[in-house]
Amino acid sequence: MTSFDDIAAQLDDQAIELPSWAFGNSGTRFRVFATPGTPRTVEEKLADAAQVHALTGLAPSVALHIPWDRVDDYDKLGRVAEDLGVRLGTINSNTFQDDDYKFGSLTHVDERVRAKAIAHHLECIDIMDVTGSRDLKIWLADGTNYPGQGDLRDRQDRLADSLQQVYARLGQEQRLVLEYKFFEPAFYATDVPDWGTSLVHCLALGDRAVVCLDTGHHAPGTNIEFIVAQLLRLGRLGSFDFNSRFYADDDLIVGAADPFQLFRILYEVIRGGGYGDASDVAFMLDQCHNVEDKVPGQIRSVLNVQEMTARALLVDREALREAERAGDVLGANGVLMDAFYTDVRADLADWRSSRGLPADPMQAYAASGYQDQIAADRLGGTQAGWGA
Ligand code: PSV
Ligand code: MN
Repeated sequence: MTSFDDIAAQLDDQAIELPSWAFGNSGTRFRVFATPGTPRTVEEKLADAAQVHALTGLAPSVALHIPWDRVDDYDKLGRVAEDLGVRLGTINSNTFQDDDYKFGSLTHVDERVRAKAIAHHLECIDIMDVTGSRDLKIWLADGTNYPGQGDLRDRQDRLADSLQQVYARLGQEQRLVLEYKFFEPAFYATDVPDWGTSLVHCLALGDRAVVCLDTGHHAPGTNIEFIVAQLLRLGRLGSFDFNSRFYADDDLIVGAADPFQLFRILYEVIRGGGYGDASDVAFMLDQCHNVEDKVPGQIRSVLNVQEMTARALLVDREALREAERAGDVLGANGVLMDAFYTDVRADLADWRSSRGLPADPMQAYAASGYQDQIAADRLGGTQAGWGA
């Protein structure tokens, strides 16, 4: 049996990147709700993210979305982050909210629009050069709603060419991370709908092109841990966008809908060498907090990832291997389930205390008065929102 003491030190390696947009207002196509205290600026988003890190020790970096987080001086923004105790991380491009991109961006049939989308990605790399960010994450809304609307094959060819132009501009230490999503906003055919398509483009680009797996971007019933195992096996799992879903791309708190799935994913990450110092896999959240407070929503999220990581680390891999080899079906399943059912909450509270962190970060946040403070301080201005 593996004990918590055996794995406690490995939890020190955990770093989960927070999305700046999680701190802004969001909602559905029916309504975006405003919340008192919502950041008006990227600096205020960073301040909120810093709270999550200060209370959990798990979230040292913040992903930016361009143009949502566009500023004049990224060097200065990096120093603001540093002063708050965090750093700037992945740069996410955004070619889904400009009228020009109605029929696509990197796949667009009009060379002017395609060139504009490529130029946007080059701007993102310019930003990365200043912020020291390693990853350019690309998610495209490109696709079609009706059969015949666009030539599926030509769109792939244009996509390959556009990505090549972007990839060619990357520095030696930088990566292109290509995210897939099976539908929405395109409903008939999405241009990067699945991990296979993302992988095919990454393989054509080169070693520094890797796949982003957003846990909400699969059809119901998809075995996501299998995809994790395969991409790790091929050295092409670049990053996770963690969130959870009941129906579609719900962007709910990771681990809320299906903690067992999160456990299975993290087990494959660990099994495949995707966890720890030696791994390049980036763990990020991609969530929207529509009805719950945003800072505690993010705290809960990173704690959920930590809790399932601890349980996945507890899997007695030797016993599992032995049972697998012996054809002991129920024994092997039992080894995995033993780890999944282990309650690690008290051990994690001790782990935090021994590292100078609050034993209960949710309770510490509630008691800190931060939520009331930002609600009182952040008056006037325009609250940040998904799309603003
Ligand atoms: C698309 O649904 C997505 O998952 C991409 O990562 C975007 O950048 C992000 O959501 C925006 O929230
Ligand atoms: Mn995503």
